[in-house]
Formats: sequence, structure tokens, C-alpha cells
Amino acid sequence: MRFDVISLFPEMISDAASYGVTGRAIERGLVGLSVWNPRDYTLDKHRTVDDRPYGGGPGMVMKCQPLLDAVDGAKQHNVLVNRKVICLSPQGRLLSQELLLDASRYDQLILVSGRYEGIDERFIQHACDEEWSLGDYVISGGELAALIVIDAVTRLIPGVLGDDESAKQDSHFDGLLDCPHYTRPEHSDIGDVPDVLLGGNHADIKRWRMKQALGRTWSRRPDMLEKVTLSAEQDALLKEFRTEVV
Ligand code: 4HQ
Repeated sequence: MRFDVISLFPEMISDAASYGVTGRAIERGLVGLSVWNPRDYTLDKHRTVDDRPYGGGPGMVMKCQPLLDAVDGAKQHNVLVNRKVICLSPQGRLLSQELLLDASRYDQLILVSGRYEGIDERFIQHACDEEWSLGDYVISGGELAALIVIDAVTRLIPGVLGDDESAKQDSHFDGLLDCPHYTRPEHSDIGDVPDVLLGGNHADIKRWRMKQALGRTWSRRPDMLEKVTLSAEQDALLKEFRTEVV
């Protein structure tokens, strides 16, 4: 997987991506990351990337030409054809694990991070395949959104996660929230570790974890539960959880 990010703040992307799982994936050559600054593609002596909005109003709008040329730079640097250009904006499709899993099958994702009030709509229509949104709130620039896409997609690339950090156990992987986790000490003044986890009966532990995952999803995110089909065993475990909680 190659990520190419179009951003006026390239260090924001390369610095943040250099930590932890993403940093290691880059070092190991499992993913490539380059950042393209539209300011480097400006043609005037002031290196102007924005201008006033037609029709008036507050704020500035990112100009098409530097963005178009930056995207071309990212495309020409690589001959990959199985690629997508994605603009991060609140007008986009809501990010989900499913959308990200889909994206992980591409060879190259070109992520456009805007600043200011927004981007000239003609660039979005002409150069972008999709618009994606983090959610219904406003952040100051698309960089944090692009970083979230990079992080979440990188975790899905085969070989990136070790066996014991496997993506299969994560929240959202099977459409359910994760079970609770505990580590030492067994007892403390803020509570004790559930007995079943100390017993070493792996079938019991597995069942307890599934029951907790189902119960937490039921109580905290009923919308998620509506989208999954439970097995007979899961159904029974959830019923157990519900009779214990009320
Ligand atoms: N932005 N999900 C960039 C967002 C946003 C979101 C606001 C994107 C400002 C210039 N991006 N513009 N929500 O709030 O992706």
C-alpha cells in the first residue's frame, strides 16, 4: 500500500505516522508514505494556495491549480493504477471499518487534506473519486482525518500486526464492541479482576468475553447490534447478560 497525502502541513503527516504501528509498517516497507505540499506547485512569487470565495463570505478557499498539480505529482511518482483519490471533508461518506477494509485492497490511496473554509468544488469534482468524513463535527484541517485513514488502513494490511495484536480481536472487527481487559494486580482498592479470567478455563474465558462484548454492544451501541446476525450461542449469551443486568 502506498499513501500519498496532499497537505499544506507535510510534517504533521510524516511525524505522526512515524510512531508505533504505522511507523514500523513504513520502516519494514509494508507501506509507503509521501506527502505533497500544494505550495510547492504554485506558480506565483507569493506561492498562493488560497483565495477569497466567490459570492463573498468569511474565510478563504483553496485554489484548484496547486492541488491538481500536487495530485499529478503523486500520480507520476508512481505508476500504480489500482488507486483512489479521496478528499477528507464533513460532506463525505462516514468512515467505517467496512469502508476502510475496502480501501485496504487498493495499491495507492491519495488523500487530500484541505485547510481554510474548504476547497474549490471544481477540484473535488474533477480530481477526487470520493469524499470521506470522520463524523459530524468540524476540525481545522483534513490532516488529522488523513492520519486516521492511514492508521486504520495500515492495521488491515497483511503482516503489519503481529499475531497477538491481531486485528481480528479488535472492536468493530466482527461488528461488536470489544470485551473489557484486565492486567495485574488481581486485587486493588478500585476493584478486582473477574474470577473467570484467573481460572485458566479457556472455553469459559472465551464465552465470558463474547458475553461481555455482546452485552456492552447491546447497552452502549444498540445500532451496531441491529446490523449483525447472532449465532444461537451468541443469542443465548446475550440473553444471559440481559437477565444478569436487570
Ligand atoms: N474538515 N472529516 C477539512 C473536517 C473533516 C471531517 C473541516 C476537513 C475543514 C477544510 N474532515 N476542512 N469532519 O471537519 O474529515
